[in-house]
Amino acid sequence: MEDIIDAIKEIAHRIDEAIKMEDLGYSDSSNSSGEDQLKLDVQSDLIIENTFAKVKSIKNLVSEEKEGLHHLNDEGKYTICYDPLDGSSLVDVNLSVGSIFGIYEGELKGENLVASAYVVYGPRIEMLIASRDNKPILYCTRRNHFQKIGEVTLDQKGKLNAPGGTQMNWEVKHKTLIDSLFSEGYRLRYSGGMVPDLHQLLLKGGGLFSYPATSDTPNGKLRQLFEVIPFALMYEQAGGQAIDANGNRLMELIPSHPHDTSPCFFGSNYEIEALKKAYNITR
Ligand code: AHM
Ligand code: MG
Repeated sequence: MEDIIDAIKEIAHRIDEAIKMEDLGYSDSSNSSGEDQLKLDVQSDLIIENTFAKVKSIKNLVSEEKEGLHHLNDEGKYTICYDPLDGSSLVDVNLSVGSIFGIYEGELKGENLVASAYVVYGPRIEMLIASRDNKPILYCTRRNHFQKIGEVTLDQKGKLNAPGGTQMNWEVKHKTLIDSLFSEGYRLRYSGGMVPDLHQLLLKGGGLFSYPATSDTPNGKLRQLFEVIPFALMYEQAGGQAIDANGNRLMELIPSHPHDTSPCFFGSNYEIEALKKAYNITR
């Protein structure tokens, strides 16, 4: 796994440089979800593919920006599912974006995720790595090198509320939950970038990040393999919870297609219990 972590560190520096130096315009292509791709989406994808191609322990790659599987090594053990530049529509307004990596062993489903990592490209580069045996570890960059800062733990109850999706398309029970958290004193923290939004909650003790089912996106927007399951591991290992609208752990998701999405809720224990009540989930 060390070889993969070293590759992610290299990728982080190269994508950060591309964000700062390269053209921010659109490419001529769209991704497999039909979204127009920025030149930076395409370039970040290429940086990741080229860097992981040197790592012998990786069997396959699956990218949010491409259809299908990219085979690397027959003798490799892991398949890495990644979102090269999550939140890239925020690049032109100079807000933080990120890369997300899910490291799977065997079939691509939640229970086979062995580790996950994400990188935040903000004023500095930061990275979190989670595995099934440890709390997530935070790394920050000083003078262009990653330094291990320490373990990340969520409090039982947070102060922040990050509600995703178009509000006029929310279900009534979801609006009731979000309003009740605000009336308890929760503060709105939502940039529209999943990586910085979930990162803020993790580093500031907790709260609730939600991307619910809506009337325009009944299965939510966020992708299971590249976004939802990797962050579910982070939140569970930090002492929080990550569930869907029926109370199932997101770590138990079994995608039937690599680009499947799911409604998702990440938070500390108090807010997830509040969600279960609002959604009438009895277990
Ligand atoms: P992307 O992978 O195309 O960038 O989309 C994912 C992003 C997430 O970072 C973010 O949480 C979500 O889309 C925001 O969506 P919305 O603008 O609907 O709230
Ligand atoms: Mg994304």
